Amino acid sequence: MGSLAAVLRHPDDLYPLLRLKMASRQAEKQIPSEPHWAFCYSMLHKVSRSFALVIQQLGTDLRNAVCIFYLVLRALDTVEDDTSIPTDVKVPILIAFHRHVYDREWHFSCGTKEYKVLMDQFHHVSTAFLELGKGYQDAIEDITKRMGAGMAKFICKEVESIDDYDEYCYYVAGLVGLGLSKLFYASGTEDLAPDSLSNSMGLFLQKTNIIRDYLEDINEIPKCRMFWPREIWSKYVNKLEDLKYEENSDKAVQCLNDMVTNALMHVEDCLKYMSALRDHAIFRFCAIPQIMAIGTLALCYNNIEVFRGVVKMRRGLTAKVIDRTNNMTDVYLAFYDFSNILKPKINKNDPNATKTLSRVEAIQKACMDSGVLNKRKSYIIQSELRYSSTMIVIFFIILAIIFSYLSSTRASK
Ligand code: D61
Ligand code: MG
Repeated sequence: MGSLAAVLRHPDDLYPLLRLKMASRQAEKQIPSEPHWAFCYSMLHKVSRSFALVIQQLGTDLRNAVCIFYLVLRALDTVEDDTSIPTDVKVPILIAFHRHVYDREWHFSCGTKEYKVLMDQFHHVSTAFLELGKGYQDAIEDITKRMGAGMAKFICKEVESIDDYDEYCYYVAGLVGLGLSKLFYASGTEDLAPDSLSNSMGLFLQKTNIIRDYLEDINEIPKCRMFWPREIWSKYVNKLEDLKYEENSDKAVQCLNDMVTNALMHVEDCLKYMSALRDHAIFRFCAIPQIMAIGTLALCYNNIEVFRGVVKMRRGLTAKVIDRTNNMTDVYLAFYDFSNILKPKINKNDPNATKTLSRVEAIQKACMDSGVLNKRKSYIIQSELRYSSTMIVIFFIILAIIFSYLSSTRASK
């Protein structure tokens, strides 16, 4: 029902949602027949709806490598995220995980739901991994080794300073960016991007996740998960979990705005990284998650709902982003539009208002300097307004026709 209400409120979501449905149906048809590849691609769709679709549109060679890269790291992360595993069992597995990828006999049961299936049938991932080209295997093993070691370090270490925060996000997402840049280069379609830009691509996505998932993480059982750096939240409350209590709402929103402002400083690097890409499928694979992230940050900024439940972009808007992201002009317009959604929410009494405003204006300047903004109308907003009124009118005309038809047939009976 929720989604029908959302479509009624945003009738122009309908078409992109239908296309998204067809695309995922199409993707499922493309699942290879060999049992281990069939397992990998069906698992990919189960554990990551958002990345599965963008991975599916990559060229075959690269698609298989990125699919396995995703599943190997998702399995590693399942060990890290399972707070019921004792530290002295978890740490050695995280550190040695890069070696286990080569061993079809190796298994470690943990996680829940589809993540547990991934762990229990991990031999399929190893089989597929061993079929990849040597260049791809080496890149995947190298990143798995460095991420496992980084995750192990933070099992016993709290995220205290903002440097710790950047270091943790480097291990769990920045390294994914470095690995993907290596895979793109190994596939012969892209130059090798500078590590600093690849890292920013990961940090922007991971920090957005950590901000959006505050409540889910702090309420995690049996042990809460804490990634917000003490250096930031200790300016507002005495304990990180205090942010979720009603009486601390003002302080909580100020702390949230501080975290969003911190994440915005990676945007210009991300725009530089994406503007250097040549291959259309790789471009869409990289750009769509980035636009989802700036959209999510605009939604989370100054929004108390982050401390009441998980704030998510509506599926219709996600479908639009997937449908309308084809070149750098679309990216600049999207970042410009979402910055424009965030900007009026900056309240001058917020302790970080000046810094937030300067970061948002820097992003809009980077988009303006691209010189493409004047050519096109906005990416998401205006069209919606104009579109919705016409669609509502058409919708009611159709409704009226159906009613008159139904009443006329009933009268004739
Ligand atoms: C271009 C395109 C995609 C990119 C990129 C550049 C740079 C980085 C990333 C994707 C990774 C972004 C991660 C953001 C989501 N956060 C997580 O998934 C956290 O787990 C991190 C450790 C495992 C990383 C798994 C991964 C994710 C995306 C990939 C990939 C591997 C491989 C290829 C392509 C995309 C988060 O996990 C949430 C969860 O458990 O669902 C956590 O535990 O913190
Ligand atoms: Mg994790």
